[in-house]
Amino acid sequence: MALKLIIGNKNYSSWSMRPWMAMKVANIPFEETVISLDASNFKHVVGAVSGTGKVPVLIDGDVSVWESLAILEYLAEKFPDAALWPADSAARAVARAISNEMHAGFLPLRRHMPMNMWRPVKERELTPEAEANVKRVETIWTDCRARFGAQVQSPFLFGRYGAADAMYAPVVARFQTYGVRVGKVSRGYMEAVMALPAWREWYAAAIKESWILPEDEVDWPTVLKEDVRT
Ligand SMILES: N[C@@H](CCC(=O)N[C@@H](CS)C(=O)NCC(=O)O)C(=O)O
Repeated sequence: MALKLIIGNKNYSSWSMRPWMAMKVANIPFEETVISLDASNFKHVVGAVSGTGKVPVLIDGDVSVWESLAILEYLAEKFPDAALWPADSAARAVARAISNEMHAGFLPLRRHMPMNMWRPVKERELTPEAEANVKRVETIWTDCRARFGAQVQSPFLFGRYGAADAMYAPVVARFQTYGVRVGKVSRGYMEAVMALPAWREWYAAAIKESWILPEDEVDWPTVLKEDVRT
């Protein structure tokens, strides 16, 4: 039975993008169901497969997995040949640490620069907290590229695109959309990610979506309840 991935709008749902990118790049076959975050039956549909009522959700027969990082772990176990985590245990520990760091943190960055692929590229002034998050992401990318990526001539964080890269995919989108000024290593990494056919497929679908919220100068938390798109 085919795996099913339930995701939100490609334009806005950054958490959905993470397992989707990992599965696409690793050639793991799946069927996707897109449900708009503003659909009146969103909670009903998603709530039937996940107690959190949030996307993404992976369905594998009787098994339902929620939380983007748990989905990536499930996939890594089910498809060992996809090598979603690095083979080397030291590299794997770092990959897991930075993935957890992304999953649990970077709230100022996520709130200040919600993923919005439709938005024309335009620089946004950073709050000090968002700026600190940007610096931390740059440190992570630069460190991983130097220690694990560059050694094997791969443009990705750990030698091949994997779970950690997928966890940072929406950050690439945010840095691009909000014109964040980054260093050479980060820019090179972003270009490599955005050149992936999987990225282009997601982006092409995202900008065709019809649910477009008002431009971004609005106070988002009053438009949507907090966290809906982060
Ligand atoms: N920690 C969760 C976050 C999931 C999440 O917040 N998803 C958003 C869309 S990106 C959602 O479903 N929001 C709907 C809502 O909160 O009602 C994960 O990693 O999957």
